[in-house]
Amino acid sequence: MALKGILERAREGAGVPVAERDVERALAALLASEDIWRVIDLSGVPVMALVRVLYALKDLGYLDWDGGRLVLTPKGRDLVASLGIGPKLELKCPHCGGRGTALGPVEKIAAKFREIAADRPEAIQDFDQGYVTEETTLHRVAFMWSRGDLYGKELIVLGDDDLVSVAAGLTRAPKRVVVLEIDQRLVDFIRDVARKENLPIEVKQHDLREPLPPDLKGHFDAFFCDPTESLQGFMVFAERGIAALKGPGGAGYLGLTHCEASYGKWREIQRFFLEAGAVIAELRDAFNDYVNWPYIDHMRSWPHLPVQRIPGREEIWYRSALIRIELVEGSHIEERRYEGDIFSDEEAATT
Ligand code: SPD
Repeated sequence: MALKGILERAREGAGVPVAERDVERALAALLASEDIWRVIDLSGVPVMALVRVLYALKDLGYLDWDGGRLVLTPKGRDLVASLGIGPKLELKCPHCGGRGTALGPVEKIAAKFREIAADRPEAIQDFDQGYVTEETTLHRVAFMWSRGDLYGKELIVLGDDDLVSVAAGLTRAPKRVVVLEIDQRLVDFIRDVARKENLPIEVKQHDLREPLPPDLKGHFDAFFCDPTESLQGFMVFAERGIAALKGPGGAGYLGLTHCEASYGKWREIQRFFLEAGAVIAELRDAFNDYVNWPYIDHMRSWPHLPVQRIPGREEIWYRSALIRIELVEGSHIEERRYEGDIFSDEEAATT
């Protein structure tokens, strides 16, 4: 009964879907931590829905946040006990951080990659940038290699503030790496690195709202991208990636969060892959860790947060799943041209 009351209050004028399980997930996270960023991370509830739940809990006397901590009140503690909810457990493997991979041969280029990445352009809000840790990029490359999508292959990277192309190129494993990137600073940076290190990388300045350049369509064994997460934005990246593949057996890698995507959105995305002729071959949750971006206090969800504390640069709370898709049939993609803002929808929290 209490859960229903909380849910009703959270949904009042919410503008985002809030599920009953979201309330349970939020309570489990609140039992495990009183810190806003840990609660976001542990709960796995989209941020714009989570803030609704937190305010509903406060309004109904279950939660308080004086002093910058999210503290369950005695009434809140009675509630979780009566609902049989325990603290959220995070049981990551201490060796691989939960990714399920080792770096293997990628270890050899790790130091060089870190040295190069130290001079990278800083993330800006314009294109929803926010790059992953260097460790994450290295693991992405190792994962692609282990799946047979790197060595001797042609790879296209759609948007590359994470510098996947650089790490992939440094391994000397791929036959060819092409990057499409809208931000001229990154185009220049990656080009410069490729020239200095003699890497097989071609970089083109390109707005992904436009269809792929015709000479790139159907030419690649694999694509990598970390899409913006409005439903439309995600589809734009996924469409372009699939259109770049040669055909059946071609693989695609994409990141998808819980922070900005409900399971309703995940379902739409999964349906899209199936209809496009692909299968989700693997999904590794929380594979990608993001370095906090400098515009955190200007992102969409900031004014809605009950506690506004700027986290440390590597105080990781924003993570995404790594999804590997594989084409089973020739792709059923008809590329479209998009216009206007592809970054926003009601669940967008960090744009
Ligand atoms: N806006 C800050 C971080 C966004 C990073 N974009 C990647 C989203 C994951 N698919």
